[in-house]
Amino acid sequence: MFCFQCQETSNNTGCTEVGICGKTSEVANLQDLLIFVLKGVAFYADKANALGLRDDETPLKVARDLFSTITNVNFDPDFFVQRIKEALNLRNHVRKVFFTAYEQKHGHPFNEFLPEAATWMANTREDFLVKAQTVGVLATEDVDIRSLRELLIYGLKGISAYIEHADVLREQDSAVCAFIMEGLAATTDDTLTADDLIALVLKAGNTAVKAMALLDRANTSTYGHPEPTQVNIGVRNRPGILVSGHDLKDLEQLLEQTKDTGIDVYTHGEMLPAHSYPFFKKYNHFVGNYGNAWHEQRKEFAAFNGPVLMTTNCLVPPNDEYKDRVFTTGVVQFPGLVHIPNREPGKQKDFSPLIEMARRCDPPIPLEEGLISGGFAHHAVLSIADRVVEAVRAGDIKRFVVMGGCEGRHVSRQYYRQVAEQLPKDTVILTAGCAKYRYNKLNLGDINGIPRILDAGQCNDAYSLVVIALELAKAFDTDDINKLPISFDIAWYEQKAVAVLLALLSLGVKGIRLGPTLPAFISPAVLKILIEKFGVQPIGSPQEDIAVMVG
Ligand code: FSO
Ligand code: SF4
Repeated sequence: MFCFQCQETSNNTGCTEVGICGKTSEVANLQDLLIFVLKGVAFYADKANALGLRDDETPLKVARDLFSTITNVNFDPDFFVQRIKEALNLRNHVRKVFFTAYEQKHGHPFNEFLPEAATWMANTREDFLVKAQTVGVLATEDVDIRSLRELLIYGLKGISAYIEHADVLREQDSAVCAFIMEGLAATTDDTLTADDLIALVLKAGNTAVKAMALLDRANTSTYGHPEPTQVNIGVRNRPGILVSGHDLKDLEQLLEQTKDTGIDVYTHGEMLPAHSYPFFKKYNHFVGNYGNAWHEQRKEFAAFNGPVLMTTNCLVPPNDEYKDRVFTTGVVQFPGLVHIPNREPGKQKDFSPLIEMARRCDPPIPLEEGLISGGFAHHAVLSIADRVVEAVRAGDIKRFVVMGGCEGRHVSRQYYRQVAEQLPKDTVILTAGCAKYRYNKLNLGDINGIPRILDAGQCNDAYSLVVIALELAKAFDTDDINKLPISFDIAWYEQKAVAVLLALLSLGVKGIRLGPTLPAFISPAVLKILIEKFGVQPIGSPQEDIAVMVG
């Protein structure tokens, strides 16, 4: 195996025997082969698209599979064997459709070069495992081309996760779907230069903005606009079910099915922002948020005492203490855990196994008590835009620091808490994603009634931060975000954060600080481009960085 897609990759170089995340080499190899076959699907789908055969269904299937290869989503080798078989069938189907349409249009069969991903075929797990050894990241020998191809693929994985969430809420965008095919197909084209790939990486950023806007529309049209909300972090004396991940539809159906059962529902990690949607406030048994970001789940899930539902990443391989209480659903799977199957058309997912288990469980052990605030997505912030602009004009707010992104295990991530603590009192932190858990329980006060930490929501709600920045730009009569008093100090971990980073670059944001380490998949030459073109820089010490940001 060789995997270097996340921030915690071994020695910041690559995981080669087993993932730091717990992914086995068998799973890593099968994921490589699945991506290889998906490139073959994309090769034909992209060409079919160019012939005017519009098809969103194929890209959505590919997106679901790409999502399953994101860090901490799916650890089950059997799942990937099955997905490879289905992806091969899908590729053969799309090939047939394309070949037929091509011949009809041109009067002769398609006879151009076919990459191996478009032709390779096998049927057995044994053959899959042999082939998998040859099609991973290292199959691209040129380090810069490899770096750009992987940067593009990781951006596409993040975009895929967002459009899968939107699709669950019945929102799709054909342009985003088409680009997933174009981008993936481009990674099979050996004639593309580094400049060609950089252009595609920026197009991926532009597409990530569209994907996040799509998901924002899906979420807010279904559940209303998030509103400023105080979320309870204590517990009640009744059994509970803990929901983690990012899928709001799963949460909705679980809340419906647990109504009047005497069971409480708590959020964990990235599900915290659900409390700010008006739709979810009607459930009296939707009690609060339990615990912190994903990497603390071993101790927190053990203490929770009740069943836990993982709707998406980040799943940490569970230990025996609580393993029998963790349920997966959607693209998440782990060998030995009970998986709640997908919804059948017109029906809800069936969460009764969790409900039955919860009835026999003790209430959660309290971890802390109090309230944390959230719900400052674009609608809520723009509704107080006048006050914000006024505070900036009066000099009461000197700077905004965007500190969104992901949390992780590295000790060096204490940097983000220290920055939050040490930023001058006339600064406001804008955040989204699980990175906020490093500092969202600090009492940083407010500026003229505007909280000093404005939490827009999940990682995908980084879109809100973009909308807020663009609106501020309008208020200050500029079309350049870089002229605003905003600094970007982003924490990354997995591939959705890569999509968010590319989105910011495509919007022309300069000088982003990225940490706690720079991605291992960025080669020195690609890093040089990111520095020269965009001023991307590694984090330094909290003191130095604050001095530069607010100086
Ligand atoms: Fe966190 Fe995990 Fe939302 Fe990521 S839970 S780290 S960017 O998967 O998804 O922020
Ligand atoms: Fe290693 Fe991250 Fe890949 Fe897991 S996802 S194998 S930790 S690089």
